[in-house]
Formats: sequence, C-alpha cells, structure tokens
Amino acid sequence: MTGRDVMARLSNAASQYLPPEVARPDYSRAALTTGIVHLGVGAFHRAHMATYIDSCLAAQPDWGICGVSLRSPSTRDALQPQDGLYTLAVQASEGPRQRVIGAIHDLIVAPEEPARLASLLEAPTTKIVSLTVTEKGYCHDPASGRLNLSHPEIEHDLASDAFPHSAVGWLAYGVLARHAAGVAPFVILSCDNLPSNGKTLRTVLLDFIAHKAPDVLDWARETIACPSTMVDRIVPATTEADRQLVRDALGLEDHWPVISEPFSQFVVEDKFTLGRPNWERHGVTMTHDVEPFERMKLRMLNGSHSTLAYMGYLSGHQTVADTMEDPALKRLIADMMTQEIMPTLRMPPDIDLHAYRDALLARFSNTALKHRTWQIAMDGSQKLPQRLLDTVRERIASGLGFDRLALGVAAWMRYTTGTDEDGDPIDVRDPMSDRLAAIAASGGGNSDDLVTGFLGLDVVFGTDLPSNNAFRRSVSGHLQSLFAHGARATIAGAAGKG
Ligand code: CS2
Repeated sequence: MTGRDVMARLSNAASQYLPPEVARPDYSRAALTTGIVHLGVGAFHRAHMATYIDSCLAAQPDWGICGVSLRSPSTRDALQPQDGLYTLAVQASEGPRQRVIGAIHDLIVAPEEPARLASLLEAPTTKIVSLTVTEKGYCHDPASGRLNLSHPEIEHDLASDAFPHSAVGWLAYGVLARHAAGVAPFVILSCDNLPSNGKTLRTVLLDFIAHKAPDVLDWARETIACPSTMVDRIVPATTEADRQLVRDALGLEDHWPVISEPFSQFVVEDKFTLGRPNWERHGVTMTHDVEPFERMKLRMLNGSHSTLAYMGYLSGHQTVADTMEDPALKRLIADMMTQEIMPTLRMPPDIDLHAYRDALLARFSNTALKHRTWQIAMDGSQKLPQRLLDTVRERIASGLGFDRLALGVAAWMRYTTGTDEDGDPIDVRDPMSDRLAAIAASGGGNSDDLVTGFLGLDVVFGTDLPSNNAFRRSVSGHLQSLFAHGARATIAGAAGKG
C-alpha cells in the first residue's frame, strides 16, 4: 500500500481481506434476525454480552442484536459503515488477540428513530430487552433502590405521551404497548453492576408503571420477568493507540474497536419465559441464584476497584496497573479483601474466595490494559452503596472493624472535593456533581464538616450510616489524614491495622 492509498474499512464485504489469524463470525450475517434489543450499546456490552451472543448465532440466528443508543449517535455513526462489525482486541499476556464480532446487525439512535424503536419493542419476535446503561441510567436512589420521581427524564416520561427519554421509560413503553396488543412482555435483562440488578430494575420499572398506568400494575407484577445477572470483564475506554494496534493487526480500518482483558464471566438467572440463546454451551453460567456471585463481584472487584481508583488517583497514578505496582496500595487492597470483605460473603462450597482474590490482584496488575483511575472514579455517588457501604453495614452488624473500607469512602470524599494534592483541579464526573461541589465548597477543607455534608446525602448513605459514630469517626480520621499528610502517608498509616 502506498502512502496515498486509504486503508479499506472493516465491513461484510471487506471481511474477506482479514488475515487468517483474526477470528470472525462463523455464521451468515444475512440470516440474522433480531431477538434481542439492547439499550446502551457501549464498550462493555460489545466486549461482553455481544461476544457470548456471537458464539450462539451459528446455531440460533434468530438471536441477533439491535443495539440502541439512548442519546449519542457516535456508536451508530461508527458502526453503520462497518455493517455493525467491530473488533474485540483481547490483551492476553502472550500478546493481543483479535476477533471480529458480528452479533449487532442493526443499530438505532432512539431520539432519531423513536418510532422504529417503538415498533421493535412491540414486535413479538423481540424476546429479550437487555441493558447496560450504567448505575445512573436506572434513575433510582442508590441507597433505597426506588425510582427517583424527580429525575428530569422520569418527570418527562411520566408526564408526556411523547416517546420516552429514559431507559426505564422505554422499557415501560414496550411492556405497556405489548399488553395493549395482547403480546407477552419481553424478558428484561440488566447487565449493570447493581446489587440484585434484576430486582432493582423490576422495582424501578414497577414504580414507573404505578404512576404511568396504575390499572396495568397487577398484570405487570405478574408477568414481567427480570432475571438477575453477574457480569464481569474489564473493558477500559478505547484509545488511539488501541485503534492503531487493531488497524495493524487487521490491515483494515476499524473506527470502533473494543479492548478487554482475557477474563470474562457471565452468570445469569435462568428465568426466560420466551426462550433464550443456548448460553450454557458458550461459557455462561445459568443458575437459579445469582446473588452470591453478584455480591462477591461487586464487593471484591468493584469495591477494590473504586478504592484503588480514588487512592491511586490521589497518589498520582494514572492507571490501575500503576497503582498495583505501588506495594503499599497493593497490600491495602489485598488486606481489605481478605480481612474486611471476604468474611461478609457466603458462597457456594465450590467457590474458593482466596483464589478469586488472587485472580483479581493479577487482573488488576495487567499492564497491557491502560485502565484509567479517573475512568473508574466516575459516578461515585452511584457506585459507593453497593461497592463499599453494604459491606460496611454488614461489618457493623457483626461488630467487626471496617477501617480500610472507611478509607475508601474517605478517599472518594477527598477526590470529590475537586482539587488534587498538587492543588490542580480534578475533573469530577458524577450525576450529583452540583450537590457534591456545593458540599465541598461549604466544608471549607474542614474534614469533620465535609464528612457531615457528604453523609447528609441520604440517597447515598441512607439514614443508618450517618448516625453510626464509629463509621463517622473512622471516615473523618482518614479524611483528615488525607488532607494533612496525603494519600501515600495515609496508606502507610492504614497498613498493618488488623
Ligand atoms: C469499574 C467496572 O468503571 C468501573 O467502575 O469498576 O467497570 C469494572 O471494570 C467492571 O465491573 C469489571 O467487570
């Protein structure tokens, strides 16, 4: 190829030029039909659920995915010229491995084509509606798990007969339209990192229907199935360097590849009233009780991840792998898991929590993944309850200590004040950022006042934790140390505490 040639773009037609070592769909894409509508077609979905579906399609072509973006057209704009194809680049220790995924055969940007989305949700051929819309996409109060009726999108969707804006609004729209047409509701599959994610989703959806269509509530209660899932794969935001790597490996342009670690886990509650892909043949664990797995993952992986993100960022580390090269931080996380989190988990007998912990420490240390601490630090107000605070509650109920968990909470508060240890601004991204900034400003750098301000957020901390003096004291002590001595010295002080 000369410098003047433009590299061809990945597409159905260009697939014939893929080098033999790049895996690709083993089925005819033309034969696919939509069985799944997926809301929130971001990097995580494309590296996780879509790859499991991709493996099922040769035998079951009626489970193709229509990927829906609720806001931004960027995924559709990048993938449509590629016929929905994109590359998954797995960063294995022996080097990257590429696989072209073809499961997403249709794409919709909801605000641009609401009527097409509506008819797809109503179609009896749509059997599963799945979603990865992140914690804040549920428009709920994280501490209570109930629908936030004053969320602007929910207010709109409840008040207006126009097409909805929120994920919950769209789900309700589909379910109610099917009810009116005498079509059984689709099964709704949450693939977000929420506790009992199926139950949480069902609660907010029924809260919504109770206000929108109270006469249908009993029917909805009886017929809507929301299986819970545990989803796990580390998928950092794709960088320009990743795109270059994929370009070099494919010899084709891919504008929208995804990068992930080799590890992937999908545990799904087996409750599918309209049928489902044969997932168990392709590495998915189908079970009747997902909750122990969910709790293990949220507390061990995500609780550690958030703590690493805040403490790592404050210590000047850009990526999770960098934080793991800091022996004090690594030890803090290992001790937090072993001493404070593992004793709260009750797992089936074949699950070895020590091995799970060791695998997590190794996964976090993968230097091929540039997973930014700043990325994980986002949306802390939505993440803290299930990642750290529920564990604290159980420790308190059992009369046990929670010093490292409290340090994680204090690190979130320190981070959220919006200025780092060098006095530089931190770009704090959070749906509650206005309230968080107001608390930070009114605290004036006094850690007791700041703790009082933050603990006053009952949608995050509930009403129990703010009135627990031991918790307040512990968080306050750590926050004071973070201000006075910095993150590194604070970690050194926390090390070795039983
Ligand atoms: C991370 C998760 O960004 C975050 O908050 O903790 O996305 C994490 O990488 C996944 O849950 C891993 O399965």
